[in-house]
Amino acid sequence: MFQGRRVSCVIPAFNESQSVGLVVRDFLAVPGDDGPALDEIIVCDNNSTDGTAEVARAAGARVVSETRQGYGSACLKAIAALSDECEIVLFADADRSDDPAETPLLLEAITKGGADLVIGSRVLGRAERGALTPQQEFGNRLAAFLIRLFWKHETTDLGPFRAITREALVRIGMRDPDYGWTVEMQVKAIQAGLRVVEVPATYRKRIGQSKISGTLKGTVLAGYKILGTIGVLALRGRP
Ligand SMILES: Nc1nc2c(ncn2[C@@H]2O[C@H](COP(=O)(O)OP(=O)(O)O)[C@@H](O)[C@H]2O)c(=O)[nH]1
Ligand SMILES: [Mg+2]
Repeated sequence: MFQGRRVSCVIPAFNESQSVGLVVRDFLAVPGDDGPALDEIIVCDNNSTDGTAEVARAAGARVVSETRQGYGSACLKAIAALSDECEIVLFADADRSDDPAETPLLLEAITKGGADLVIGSRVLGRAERGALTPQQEFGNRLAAFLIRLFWKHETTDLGPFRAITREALVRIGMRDPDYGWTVEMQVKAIQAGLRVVEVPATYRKRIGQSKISGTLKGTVLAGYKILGTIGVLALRGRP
């Protein structure tokens, strides 16, 4: 519980046994009102073959599985498994890139600032050297530019570390099964007239191998999908 609100954390994970235990333990240790800030951590495992699910469970997470591969598919499965009491959903990656110590900053933007969606921006914050690939930085900058252009909304990043009220999450109706997930959430929230803000976030070098930005295939598919998602939402959003 954080400032009177029940918070669930969603962590999609694919072959992250080296890091997911540490990530779950560090997030569970974030202090809240009279105990942990996070009431539950749901790790969604996508066909991992390295024991990710067992490691996450041993660290204290609830683990759900999704056979359809993809970041978005995993997030959708985890959302469907949220406890009834959950009021705020925090998203973070399983690779130790996001800093759990910054959780209160994100949550406060909702509990005190009245935001509906808060993105941890690695541009406003600090990314460790090598934590973001040049292609990722370029892609993020381009996506942020297009969001400013199409929706006149000040955006700097599509970072994975973010918090959203459950009400807003239900309202925007997320669908993207893979790489378009983060941008879909931001753009749909802006289109729905919700209060979308950014706070500075630190981005650390991941433990283990990247599945997306660290591979050529992942980079090309993610870039293509992110721009395509912006295009589709821009066209659909026209009167
Ligand atoms: N469940 C699930 N998680 C995924 C999948 N692909 C990536 N992830 C997770 O999403 C997060 C970001 O992936 P990562 O490989 O670090 O991509 P990068 O940060 O763009 O380099 C990590 O926690 C991954 O384990 C997937 O297909 N399914
Ligand atoms: Mg990563």
